Amino acid sequence: MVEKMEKIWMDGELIDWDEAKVHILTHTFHYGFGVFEGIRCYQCHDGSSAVFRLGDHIERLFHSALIAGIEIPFSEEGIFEACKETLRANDLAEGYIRPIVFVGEGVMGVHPGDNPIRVSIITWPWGAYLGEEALKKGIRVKISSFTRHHVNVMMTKAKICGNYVNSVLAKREAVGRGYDEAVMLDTEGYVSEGSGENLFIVRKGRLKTTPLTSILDGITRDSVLRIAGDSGIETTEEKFTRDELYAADEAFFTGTAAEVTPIREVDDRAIGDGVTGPVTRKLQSIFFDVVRGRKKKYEEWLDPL
Ligand code: PPE
Repeated sequence: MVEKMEKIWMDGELIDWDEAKVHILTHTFHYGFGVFEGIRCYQCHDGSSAVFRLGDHIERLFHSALIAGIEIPFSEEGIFEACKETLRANDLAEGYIRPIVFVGEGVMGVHPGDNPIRVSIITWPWGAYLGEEALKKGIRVKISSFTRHHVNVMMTKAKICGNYVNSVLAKREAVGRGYDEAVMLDTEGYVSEGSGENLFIVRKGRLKTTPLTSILDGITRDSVLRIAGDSGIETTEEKFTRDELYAADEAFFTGTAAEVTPIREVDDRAIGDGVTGPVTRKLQSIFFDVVRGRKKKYEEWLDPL
């Protein structure tokens, strides 16, 4: 359950949590045509709070809107500041930020016409996405029977609300069969991403991740690639198959919500020794140091609250 906070930002102002309601004719509710972001704010080692790569998330929100052809009625700076304002209004030292741009009521039908474009920002405390245990011991995943979007069926670089029906189908299937998360293959059969995460494998100390062609350009993915490169770990962005994933020494997911989550099993096959591997552990540990302000080198990624 999402823990109730004091305030939600809606269309330019902070309103009471319980007042943040929309009409049943809200266009996005019917057709999924809207865009959103997921951002985390961390409490740093010195007690201060900082939002991780806020500018990059806001830029991606505007790119998603551009791709969808939605004009956001606020500036990037306005939404950037509003995210921080909402965290402050809720006294949240650490939490998740969910800006969502949606089409309000007016006409129905798949042409939204001149229906108003609305923006809301919700913040709440969100611990480990897949559980604390998952961060330590890793998770069990299943190759989904649902294929990830084709690049010309959905716009895969945009966080469009409706894109996530595919994720919900895959996730429910995986969880329903006793796994923690789904891995989806692309329309050519190569590994693409999780329902809400990017995927990495490690083989002989080298890091490999899916190229950006048909996946979300994950900000955590980008951070891990940079951290790995700076740590002397060789990285490649290259297509790989499910059998290469089965035979990897290590595998892990990255995402704002999922952070760096080790994968210990795929389709009932242990990955490596079935425990969090050394490369994953190292990258995960640096990542958590970075987001909590313990690495000066990556300070530019932190936006003080
Ligand atoms: N792929 C998908 C499909 C995706 O949704 C996410 C984020 C990522 C990759 C990783 O991107 P990034 O967060 O920039 O590293 N998924 C968001 C939504 C999760 C949810 O269940 O809601 C998130 O992690 O916030």
